[in-house]
Amino acid sequence: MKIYDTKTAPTPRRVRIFLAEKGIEMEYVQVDIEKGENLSKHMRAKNPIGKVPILELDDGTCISESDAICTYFEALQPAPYLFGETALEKGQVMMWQRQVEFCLFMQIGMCFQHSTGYFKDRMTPVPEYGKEAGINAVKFLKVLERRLEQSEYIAGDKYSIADITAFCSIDFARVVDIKLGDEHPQLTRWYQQMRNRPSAKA
Ligand SMILES: N[C@@H](CCC(=O)N[C@@H](CS)C(=O)NCC(=O)O)C(=O)O
Repeated sequence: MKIYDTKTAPTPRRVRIFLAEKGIEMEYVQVDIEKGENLSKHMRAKNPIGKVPILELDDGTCISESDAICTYFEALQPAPYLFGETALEKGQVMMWQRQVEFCLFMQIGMCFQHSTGYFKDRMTPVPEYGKEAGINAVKFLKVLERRLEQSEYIAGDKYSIADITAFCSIDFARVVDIKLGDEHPQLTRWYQQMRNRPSAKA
């Protein structure tokens, strides 16, 4: 099996970190999204919406969407549990994962796409929307700061996929000049913990 990946993009990184945490070895095939390689007929046959990452199994079956790829590997190899182990943990991990994804990861992504024009060959950037998305991301950092006053990790007392999504979001946010500051002591403490994990290099 292999994963179509883009080393510089934040979404595929989530999957790389997830697999590193599980200790799963993978073959990665680099796709240059800046040049639009992801939009080729060949790649769209693997994922009709032309995005990475894509997992391709040995029989040619493809799974796209980072959460779906991670769900597949969690089912194949449950431990260490990154989607939660008990019913309560699973519910809490998914709640935070979705909130981090919608309120932080996507906002930073939209801020990047609409304010830099990086993909202007394939979309129409709306700078006002990009600015608004950046404001939304900064607002959500406050939510995470309060959350991390109560718990070690985002979804509770265990590391989970919600931490991976938040970590990749915050790392990528530098490209739109959104950074942690003095007003984020808990997030800064948590971010250092994330950086110190060997998987952060993935
Ligand atoms: N919801 C998808 C998002 C995938 C996505 O947006 N990938 C970006 C890289 S971070 C991409 O392929 N962009 C290329 C493009 O939009 O042309 C997932 O979680 O996998």
